[in-house]
This record gives sequence, C-alpha cells and structure tokens, in this order.
Amino acid sequence: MLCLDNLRERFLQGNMRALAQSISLVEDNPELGAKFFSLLGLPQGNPRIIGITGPPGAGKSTLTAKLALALLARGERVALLLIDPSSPFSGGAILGDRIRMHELSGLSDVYIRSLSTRGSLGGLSAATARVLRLLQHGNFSTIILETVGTGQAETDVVMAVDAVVVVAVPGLGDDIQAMKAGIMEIADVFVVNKADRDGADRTKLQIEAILGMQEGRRVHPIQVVPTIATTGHGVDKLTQALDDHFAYVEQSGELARRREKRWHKEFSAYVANILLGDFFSWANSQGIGIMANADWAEIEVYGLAKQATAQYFTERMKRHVEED
Ligand SMILES: Nc1nc2c(ncn2[C@@H]2O[C@H](COP(=O)(O)OP(=O)(O)OP(=O)(O)O)[C@@H](O)[C@H]2O)c(=O)[nH]1
Ligand SMILES: [Mg+2]
Repeated sequence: MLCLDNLRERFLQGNMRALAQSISLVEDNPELGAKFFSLLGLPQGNPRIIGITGPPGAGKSTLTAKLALALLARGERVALLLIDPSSPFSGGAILGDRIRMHELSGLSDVYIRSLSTRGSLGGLSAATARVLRLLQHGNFSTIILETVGTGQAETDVVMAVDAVVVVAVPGLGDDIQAMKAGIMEIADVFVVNKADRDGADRTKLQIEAILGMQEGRRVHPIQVVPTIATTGHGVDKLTQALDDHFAYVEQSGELARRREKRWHKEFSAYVANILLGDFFSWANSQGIGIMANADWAEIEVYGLAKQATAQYFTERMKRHVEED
C-alpha cells in the first residue's frame, strides 16, 4: 500500500524515484492524485513551461535535448515531458527519443519522462495537465513539453504551457499555408530547423511574411530562429528569443493572464467531471431508463437532458436539505 505522506516527503526532498512514482500516481489515478496534490499544497517554485510543437520529424526532440543542455549549462534544473503521439506511424517514437536524448543521460539536473496519449481525446490529455502541475512542485526552473502538432493538439498545447515554440523545416511549401490555420496563432517563437538544408532562408522569409500580416494581433514581434538541432547551431539564439519573450510577458502581465486562464480551464474541467460523474451515478441508481434500453431514436435529446438534469438537481437538493 502506497503511503502518500512518505511519498510526499521523498518527492519534496528531490528524490527522482519518488518523482517518477508521483507522476505515475497522478497520471493513472486522478482520485489519489487529487489527495496527493492537497498534501503538496501550492508549488514552491515558479518554473517556465515551454511547449515545443511542429510536424512529425521536424527535429523537435533533437532540438529539445540541445535546448535542455543550454539551460543546464547556465545552472538550470530542467524537466522534459515527451508526449508520445501513439500513432501507428510513429511506433518506436519513445525509443527514438531516448537515442536523440542520449546526450542528457546521466546528468543529474534533468528529468525526462514520456507520456502516452493513448485513449485520451485531443492529444494533450487531462493527465498531461496533471503531470505538468506535479512537475511544478519538483524544483525545476524550466519544464519543456514536446508534442507533435497535429490539429487539436496545437490549441491544447497553448493552454498547457507559458510559451509555444513552433518548429518548422525548410521547403514546407504548401505546409506553410496549411500551418497558417492553426499554428501561426499559437507560436511565441518560431524555429526553422534543419537550416543546413536548402530553402531555410526562404522558409524563414515566408513565415515572417505571414507573421507580418498578423501584426497588430500580437503585442510583440515573434522571432523566427534558424537552427541545426543536430549540431546545436542557433540554439543560443533560441534561448535568447525565449528569454526575450518571457521578459516581455512577465512585465506586461500576459504571462499571469495566460496562467490564470489555464487555472480556470483546469478548474472547470474538474467541476464538469465531478458533476457528470455524480449525475450518471444518480441516474443509474434511479434506474432511469434514459441511458439503457431507451429507444433513443424516439426521444428528443435536448428535452430529455433538460428534464433529467432538472430532476437530478431537485432530488440532490432534497437530499441536501434532509442531510442538514
Ligand atoms: N539535417 C538535419 N537533420 C536533423 C536536424 N534536426 C534533426 N534532424 C534529424 O531529423 C530526424 C528527426 O528528428 P527528431 O528530433 O526525432 O524529430 P521530432 O520532431 O522529434 O520527431 P517526432 O517526435 O517523431 O515527430 C532525426 O533523424 C534527426 O537526426 C537538423 O537540424 N538537420
Ligand atoms: Mg520527437
């Protein structure tokens, strides 16, 4: 039987095994996780959370490793959270990431964890939000979240982090047009990785042109940084671009607003979960035949939902009064 007090103690002492155990706990078990969070109280540190996203194979992991090395070199403690897209096409991604991250192995001030999004909607799951929250208790100065940018995951990543780095590669052509839709709005810093390939300058110009058209919607200019992740070229510029970004959003209050929004979103997700769970357990206990057996095609869905929730609230209220 897991002793949460003991786990908390070891976790707060910076024990890496306890960190790994705690992550598994909040990832797999929201109920116990919630207990653990209430034992932890508020996070003591104030880490920067950076999301790295972009198309498959753009070099996100290679770049993440190099960025982590640069941050470690200036005395930071870094946590890396790699979201396994769990697509059948990227099987072995985690193994690949391990190889890409080999430069970090054995270093004491970095923690690497892969999370699978299997079975969760929208790519970035509620479990990821909980793990990120937990890492904020873990005495890290920077937390980096790597996730493949496909559709919904892009908007999710914005909600989960303080700053978004979008990684593009030269010669995307049509992809750049497609990227406009989702990704252009979410980038705080752009990277054109694989700058050793032809067309990097052109891609940089294309991105800058698109960003230029959006001027006015953003309060400060978004930097486009060419990198060669395999050699580490340009990573110093990326670090600087991120520092510039954070300096700006800290000073302008934008960072605080973004974090507040994130808090609200998480809060309402929990409330929705609790209410839904209670509603359905009530509905089942009442034998209300609305879920099972009902001839759904014959029932008007909105009307029934309204009627059932009204009945639910009335009965819950009654119980509440009786219990008082
Ligand atoms: N030529 C060149 N190759 C690179 C560069 N950066 C990464 N690569 C290579 O591109 C491939 C993919 O790199 P990853 O770092 O795994 O890319 P990723 O975006 O994390 O990939 P997924 O997580 O699978 O989407 C690897 O073979 C890298 O060695 C670069 O700057 N130049
Ligand atoms: Mg990767």
